[in-house]
Amino acid sequence: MPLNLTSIIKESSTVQGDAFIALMEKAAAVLRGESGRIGCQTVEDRLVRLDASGEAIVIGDLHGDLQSLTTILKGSGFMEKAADGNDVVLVFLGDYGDRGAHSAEVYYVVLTLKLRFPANMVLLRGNHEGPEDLLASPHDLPFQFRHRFGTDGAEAYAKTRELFAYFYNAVLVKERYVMVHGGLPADLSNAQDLARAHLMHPEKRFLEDLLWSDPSEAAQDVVFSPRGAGQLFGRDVTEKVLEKLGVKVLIRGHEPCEEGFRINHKGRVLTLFSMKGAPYFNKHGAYLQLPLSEKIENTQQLLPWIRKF
Ligand SMILES: [Mn+2]
Repeated sequence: MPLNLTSIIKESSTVQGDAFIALMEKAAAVLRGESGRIGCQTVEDRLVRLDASGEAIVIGDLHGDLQSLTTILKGSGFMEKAADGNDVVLVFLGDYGDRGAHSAEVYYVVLTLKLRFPANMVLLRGNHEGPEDLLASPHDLPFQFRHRFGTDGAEAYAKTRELFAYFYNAVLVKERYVMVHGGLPADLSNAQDLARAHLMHPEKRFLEDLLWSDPSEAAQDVVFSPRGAGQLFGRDVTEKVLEKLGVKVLIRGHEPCEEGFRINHKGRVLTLFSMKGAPYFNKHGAYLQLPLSEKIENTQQLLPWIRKF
């Protein structure tokens, strides 16, 4: 397995179907086995609690954008930091594939890094990695894989799809942040609901809201979402749920932003979007380099740590 970033990225474009399938199988075994203490993480069902120390590099939706992933990995120095044993964790907010042209390559790079640095990586679940009954559309991953891997495409897709259930529902950093792909369920009571949302699906709508919902400035409580899944949630919901979780700010992805990021709900919500190009053509992508020990009250204080590209 190549160990430097340039060769991993190069290999992502040349890897054959059988090697890709083998990587997905190994990644599934690693993710399946995660529980309890792993480096600076404490894993509890599908919730990761991160220690409030060291640095988190937080990446928004990639949607098959290998170029943006490369820019972020180079710019943040993640691999050098992790290889040197620094206290660093790379958090993906979900939506790795679909839409963009290089979904297979993005999965290859992300999971190669996960195998190399298992304690330094957290992979959240996006609506494009949803459960069987609630998968985003268009879901062009199977077509991309067939095009890329030929007769191995169907199996490469099936193995990748198996990973979806192992991706995490949420990240919590005590007294500071909750990170999810989409939004906050209005009736969430505690961190255990984050950890077990997938087990209660579809009887309770926690998982659907975590993966699909969006903040709205106009909404009070929750209102119907034009996406057809999830809901639009108001500032009152954000404030109530953050309080219940004992944190200050929601960091999430899911919505394209012209500047790569957006602030909502009087600074209690930060949206990050890391993909550039078609079909959204946002001017910038963005990611976060977050010193986790710093205490914050509001996203305004995160501005110095946002990296636009
Ligand atoms: Mn999404």
